[in-house]
Amino acid sequence: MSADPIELGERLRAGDAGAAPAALNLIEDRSPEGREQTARLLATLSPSALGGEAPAHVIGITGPPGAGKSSLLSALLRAWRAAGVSVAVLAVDPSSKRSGGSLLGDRARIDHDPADRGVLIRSTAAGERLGGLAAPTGEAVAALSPVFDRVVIETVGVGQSETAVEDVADTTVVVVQPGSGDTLQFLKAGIMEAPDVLVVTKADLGDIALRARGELTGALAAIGASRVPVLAVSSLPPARGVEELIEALDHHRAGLDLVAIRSSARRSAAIGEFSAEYGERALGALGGRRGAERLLAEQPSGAAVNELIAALCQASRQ
Ligand SMILES: Nc1nc2c(ncn2[C@@H]2O[C@H](COP(=O)(O)OP(=O)(O)OP(=O)(O)O)[C@@H](O)[C@H]2O)c(=O)[nH]1
Ligand SMILES: [Mg+2]
Repeated sequence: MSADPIELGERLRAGDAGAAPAALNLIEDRSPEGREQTARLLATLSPSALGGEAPAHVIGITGPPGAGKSSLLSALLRAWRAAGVSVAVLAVDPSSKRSGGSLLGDRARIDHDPADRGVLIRSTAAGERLGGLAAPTGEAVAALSPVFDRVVIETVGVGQSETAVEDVADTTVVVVQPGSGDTLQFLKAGIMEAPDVLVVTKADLGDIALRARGELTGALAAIGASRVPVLAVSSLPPARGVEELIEALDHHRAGLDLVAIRSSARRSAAIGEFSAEYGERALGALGGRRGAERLLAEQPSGAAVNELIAALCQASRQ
């Protein structure tokens, strides 16, 4: 029996974390029926329906393989849970594929208490999806944001990550381990945009971590991004630097105009998905990206991504 999307939406709106796994299952079902049910679910959770932006702080944690993202999340989880903050983690792995329901190469080795209802950890793979990972990740974030205080997306990538996590997250954290020069080079060369927060992991390794921190601070200053905090964190117990990281995350979030950044992210996601689904020609018929942006500017700022896509479809049929 499949869950009723409207009822799921109501439970999520009421803050029932128990409804989250079923909602995520629905979102992962990319069949036409699943898509239709997901659209009904998400319509109940759009900012227009909620009466404002969902309260969760959506945080993207990205960085090279093995940089220490999951370990950092384990340490963050401990601190957040000790403060009574609820957390959902979406571990998105662009390289692994689902096989018979189980995940090959699960990268989310995140310590947590499985009995704790205030924590949800979900791994998603499916690198072969149309439009990449941005669409289902955005939908999952929309479903989880009314329920959890923090929604964190862990994803592997450096520079132009194919998951475009920054389009979904309020705050993007790039995680680097000491001695890995790639991120430094990408920043210097302007291949990579400055993140909102930069974390050097494995600070317990000592001098090499301090040197990495100094070099990254210098690289950020050189590209005019000296406001970006660069923190050194050791995630293995006894963890160090986690409180400072939480402060930096909260500080960044407090400075955001949420309605502005999220509605503009929803519009660009809608345009991206529309052109992935119907092709550049369909976008061209709307007057290209500019034309599509003008069309969407007439939509309510609280419209969900799928509602915006529907508006583009309707305009393209006229
Ligand atoms: N010394 C030390 N080792 C760490 C620290 N954080 C992570 N590690 C180690 O680094 C390795 C990779 O850590 P993960 O947290 O799995 O890294 P990840 O970025 O999530 O890896 P992928 O998801 O596979 O890309 C593990 O062997 C960790 O034990 C740290 O603060 N100090
Ligand atoms: Mg990991």
